[in-house]
Amino acid sequence: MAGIGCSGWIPSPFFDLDTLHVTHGRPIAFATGVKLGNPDLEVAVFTGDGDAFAIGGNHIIHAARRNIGVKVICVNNMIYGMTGGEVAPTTPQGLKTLTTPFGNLERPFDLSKLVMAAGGTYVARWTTYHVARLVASMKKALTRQGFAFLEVLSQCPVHYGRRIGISKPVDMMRWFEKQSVTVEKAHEMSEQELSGKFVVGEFLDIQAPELTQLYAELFEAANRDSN
Ligand SMILES: Cc1ncc(C[n+]2csc(CCOP(=O)(O)OP(=O)(O)O)c2C)c(N)n1
Ligand SMILES: [Mg+2]
Repeated sequence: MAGIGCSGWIPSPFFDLDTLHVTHGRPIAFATGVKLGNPDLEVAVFTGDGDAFAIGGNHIIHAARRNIGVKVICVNNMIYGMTGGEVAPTTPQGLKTLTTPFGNLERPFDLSKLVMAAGGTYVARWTTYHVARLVASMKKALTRQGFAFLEVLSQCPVHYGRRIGISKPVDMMRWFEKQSVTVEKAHEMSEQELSGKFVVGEFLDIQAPELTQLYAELFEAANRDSN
């Protein structure tokens, strides 16, 4: 499942499985319907920071709250990439973008924190530099029962990199390497030391009843009572 954006192109041409490329901001709504309709399906969503947290912000918080067995991989490039580099709810304060030529005045969301506050049960963040750890977290996210949220800080050299003076994709990955601190290390750092850093790691991994499982139990009890 994917919405509209650069991130939306990940599953539909590249994966040899059933894919749906749906409207902007709505992949989690579609995924919720698909999973409720057929709980035996493994449902995963590739989405962007704008797709999931601007136009689609409502759907992600409720999917997290419901703990529905949908896995969300959010490609966070901190900008609207595909449409030309407009400001997103993840864009750092002060950054000049197409729609904030004098610098962004708004404070950005911390996506992983937001999903945890909404009731998420598995939440992790890595960058495209942390390939091995990202793959390990993806495996965990995809094989667990409940909702999973994986934030992947990703380079958009065209619209983000050039705004911070980095034009090569590989240099953006080096920048991710330099600016990242693990959540364990971050605990020992002050707010000032953490300014401008990316805190990465596995933030949360807890068990809670999964929604389609609860429905299955409800149907079973209702059938028992009516017999
Ligand atoms: C209903 C609707 N509104 C707006 C658009 C235009 N639009 C397409 S992608 C996009 C934002 C993409 O940003 P993001 O989700 O962060 O994806 P990225 O390209 O950065 O991966 C917008 C505003 C649209 N296609 N449909
Ligand atoms: Mg984006």
